[in-house]
Amino acid sequence: MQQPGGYTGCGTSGGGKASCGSGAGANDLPPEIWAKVRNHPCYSEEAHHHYARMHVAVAPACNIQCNYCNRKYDCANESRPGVVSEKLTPEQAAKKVLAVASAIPQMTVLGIAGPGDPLANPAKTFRTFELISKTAPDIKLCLSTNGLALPDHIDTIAKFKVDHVTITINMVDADIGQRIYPWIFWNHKRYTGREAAQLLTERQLLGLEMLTARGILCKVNSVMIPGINDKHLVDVNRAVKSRGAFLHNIMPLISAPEHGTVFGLNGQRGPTAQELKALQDECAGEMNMMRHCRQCRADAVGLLGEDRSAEFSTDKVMAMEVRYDTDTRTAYQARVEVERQALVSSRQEELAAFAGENSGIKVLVAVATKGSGRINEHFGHAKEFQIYELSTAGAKFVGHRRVDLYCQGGYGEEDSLAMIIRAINDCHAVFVAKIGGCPKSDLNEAGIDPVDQYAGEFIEKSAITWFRGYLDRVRSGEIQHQPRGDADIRQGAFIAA
Ligand code: CLF
Ligand code: SF4
Repeated sequence: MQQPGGYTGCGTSGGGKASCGSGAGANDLPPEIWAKVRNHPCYSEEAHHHYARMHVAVAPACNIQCNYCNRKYDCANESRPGVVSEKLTPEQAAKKVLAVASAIPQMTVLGIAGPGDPLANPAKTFRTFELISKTAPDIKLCLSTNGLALPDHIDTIAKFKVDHVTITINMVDADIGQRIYPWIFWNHKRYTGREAAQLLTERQLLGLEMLTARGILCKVNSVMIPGINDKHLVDVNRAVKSRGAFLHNIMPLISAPEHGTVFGLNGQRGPTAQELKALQDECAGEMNMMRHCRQCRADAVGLLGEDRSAEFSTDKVMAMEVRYDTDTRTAYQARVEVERQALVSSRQEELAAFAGENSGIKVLVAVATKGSGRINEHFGHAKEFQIYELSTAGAKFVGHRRVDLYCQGGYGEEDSLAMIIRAINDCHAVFVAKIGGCPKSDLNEAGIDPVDQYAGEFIEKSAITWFRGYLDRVRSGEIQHQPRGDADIRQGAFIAA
């Protein structure tokens, strides 16, 4: 988190750290930027505890080939491999947006992110935006693209007031690019090899410059592919920052043979949790990073990490009587803001206890939560754990880990427990609303402290309180601070949110 007044402008080039980013709050950003990000769950880490997004899968075609993509599934630039979304017409999509917005008043953002590339399907993408901007003008419009066609659509993006655009940029060097992209299709012609990668990087960077010149907030997604672009992503980070990108989201490659992708079949591995964190930390010196991306599906609905898409299948939506009521949505969001302010205040109060202190010790903790920034999920019901890094500077969100449910129909699954422990193995503690005796003792044995005394309370305040106790125990000699090892990022096929 940056200091108030430290904002140097995301569009600035040259040295100095732009204090924009997913962790930034109301005091860190100019009011006009804060107004755009304050309730966007991807552009504000704080907002993602409270606000939801939805995607409509109106864009089936794609104009490039990525080696981590299998066209049977959604675009892997914003989705995990193995996820298949239900495709919609723009008219079906518009009705679905109204249905979801009425049922989930904290849904503030509509994104188009596939299942192919939205700008390889411009008619469907922009028709959808046009319909929604008329019927639900309070909903923010968001777009994710591979960037190849982006420079051709800047005026239309601006015309429909699409204020948030994500470009997936995995390289700015065509030698590296040709190992990621076998071909692109541009200007009625197929290009391959280095020439394809060169064209792609030029079009991506041009598109980014054109958007930021219009004041449109741009996020850059990059897929971290160990041995191919992992070190190079630091150069990508500099290149996109200098062109005014607001936020950089480095996501892990998820790669397994069952995905049927080039990388999956040739054994290309994804990064470990600590490899990903180290790269994100390195780039955070240049620019703040998004670390809460869930690699959503192209028809995702709900809070990030939550999957409510099954409630809004096309059959169900088409049968619904929808009444779009902005007053109800506004009133609900006002209550959300009260809760959000309480969370910020509680964190500040607890943090005051560390004033002037710098122990140098940092630990990671995992948290089971259903949202609202509270510890409100049982260990056995958690499908993911949020990861916080604790130090005397506070509790910083640094990522999440997907897991299989431990509790299946009331029974604990030993295989799942072993997988959960591997997924949070770099953590010193796991905070949960409730936990049974068996997993508790296995976690203790693995050196992870199961903490259930803060059930229902705010995550950051509780984590800081626990960390103060941890430091006291280290200082008194009751325990020794021991660094933890690495952890796994789940590589298998995902079908949920
Ligand atoms: Fe969707 Fe993407 Fe907009 Fe968000 S998702 S189009 S910016 S509204 Fe968000 Fe999902 Fe990550 Fe994308 S968590 S995959 S970054
Ligand atoms: Fe697949 Fe998306 Fe790449 Fe197209 S841009 S090949 S849909 S991952």
